[in-house]
Amino acid sequence: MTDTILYSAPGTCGRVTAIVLEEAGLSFETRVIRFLKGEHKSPAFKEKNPKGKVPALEIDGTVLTENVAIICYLVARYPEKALLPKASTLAKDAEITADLCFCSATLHPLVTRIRMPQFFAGPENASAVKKMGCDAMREYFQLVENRLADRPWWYGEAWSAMDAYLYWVFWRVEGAEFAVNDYPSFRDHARRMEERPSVQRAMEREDQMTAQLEAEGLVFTPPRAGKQD
Ligand SMILES: N[C@@H](CCC(=O)N[C@@H](CS)C(=O)NCC(=O)O)C(=O)O
Repeated sequence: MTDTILYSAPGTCGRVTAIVLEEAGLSFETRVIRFLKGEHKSPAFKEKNPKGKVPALEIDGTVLTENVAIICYLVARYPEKALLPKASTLAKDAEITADLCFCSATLHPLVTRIRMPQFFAGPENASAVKKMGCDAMREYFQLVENRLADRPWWYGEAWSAMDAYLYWVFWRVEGAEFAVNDYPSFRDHARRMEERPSVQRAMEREDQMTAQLEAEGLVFTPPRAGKQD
């Protein structure tokens, strides 16, 4: 047992926190939340995270939520792990926070519309919602593509937590038939991510969670809402 517990579920943005924890070399336990059973909305889990969402990171008896806040906490607590670049000015620091917020507040909501459009407007309108999500996402994928055209990672030569967040976004929409091949630099970034031991270990944790859900008959597969390109 460790005193750091990540509550998550396979395929979710809990992967961002898992990768960052792995990059930091921290020891932690992963506990699966059973979405299909509504466990994320259960009173017991809402005691951990009243918003009923993953990830939630229990660390030394305190529960942290929101990927951006969790990353900022880990960066401040473990400065030697260099999870984000060190900002030389307050404005630069705000820019780094803005980058993470871009992932959580702009990209993630579009991921959900592309991946699970039926949750927004019912199954009959899922294709239209997905199309709107894809149309909006293209502008932001192009922005990331331009940035990654001349560098391996978002901040240049050094990997950072921002790369973990971008990777999850890419992977999520790649699996929802978004035309990721139009963005070769972003695609190469994802493949580089998959070579990192931290990502492989995070994926092994997800595989274990999936096996547990399978054994309980609780694997969730979103219905298809049509290919977009
Ligand atoms: N802004 C939050 C987003 C958390 C979030 O939306 N998590 C999803 C999984 S990717 C979730 O738990 N959804 C369940 C629900 O909203 O009912 C973060 O970055 O941690």
